[in-house]
Amino acid sequence: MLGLPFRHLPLALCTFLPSLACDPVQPDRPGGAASDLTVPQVQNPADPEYPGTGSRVVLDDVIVTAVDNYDEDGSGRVGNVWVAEPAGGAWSGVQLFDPSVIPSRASLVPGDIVQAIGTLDEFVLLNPDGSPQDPAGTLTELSGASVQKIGETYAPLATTIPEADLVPLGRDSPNPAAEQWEDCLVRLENVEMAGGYDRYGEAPTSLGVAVASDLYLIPDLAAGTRLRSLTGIVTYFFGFSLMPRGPQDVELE
Ligand SMILES: [Ca+2]
Ligand SMILES: [Ca+2]
Repeated sequence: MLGLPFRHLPLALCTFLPSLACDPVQPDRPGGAASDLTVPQVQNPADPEYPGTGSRVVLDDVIVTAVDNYDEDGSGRVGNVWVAEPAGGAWSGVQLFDPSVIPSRASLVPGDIVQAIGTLDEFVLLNPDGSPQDPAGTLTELSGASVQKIGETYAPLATTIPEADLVPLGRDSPNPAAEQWEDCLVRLENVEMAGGYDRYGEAPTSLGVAVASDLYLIPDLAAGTRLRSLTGIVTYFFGFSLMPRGPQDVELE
C-alpha cells in the first residue's frame, strides 16, 4: 500500500501517518507539486505567498471573466480564457494561455465557476539571443493550463477604475499603476476616443488608453466617439491595452 502515491492514501491511513502529505479532499493534480493559491498571490510579486515563475499553481473556485472566441485577424488568435476572484478588485484576474477545457465539450462563458491549473509565466517575446524584445514589461499568465468547469454563477462585475491608471507613459515606461489591473475585468467611465483602430487593432482614447480588438471590435469607432462607459480585460503587449468583450461592454453616450 505504501507504494501508492501519497495523494491516493485513504483518509484513515493519513490519520495514522501524520507526517505524510495527505490531502484526501483534493482532486488528483497531474503535473506534480501544485500549490493552492489565490489570483492575487500569483499576480502580485510583493505578496508573501507569491510562488515565482515556473511554479505549478491551482486556482480553486475562480470565475471566468472572458473567453477569446474572436479571431480578429484571421490568424486563429482565439482560445485564451481569463479568470478572477469573485470579489474582483486589484490583482484579481489572470490569463490562462490557450488552456485545455474540461470537459472538452464545455463552452466556457463569463460566470462559470472553474478550477484552473497551470504554470506561472511572465510572457514576453524574446530576441534570438534570449533577451526580451520589450524590456519594460511582461504579461502574467498560466501556461500549460487546464480549466475545469465546476458550476455557474452570475456574470462577474467589473471594477470601475480611473482611466489614468491605464495610460502608459510611453512604451518604454508603462504606468506602474496599471500593473495591478493586468488581466482584470475593469470599467472606465466617460471615455472619449481620439481615433479609430490602427493596423495593430488598437484605438486610442483621448487620455491615451489603447482599446484593443482582440476579443471584440467596436463598430464605427472614430475620433470624437464618446462612451458613457467601457468595460474590458486589461492586457499587456508592448504596453497596456483594454479589451472589451462584446457589445455589452460598450455604453455609448
Ligand atoms: Ca502582472
Ligand atoms: Ca482574439
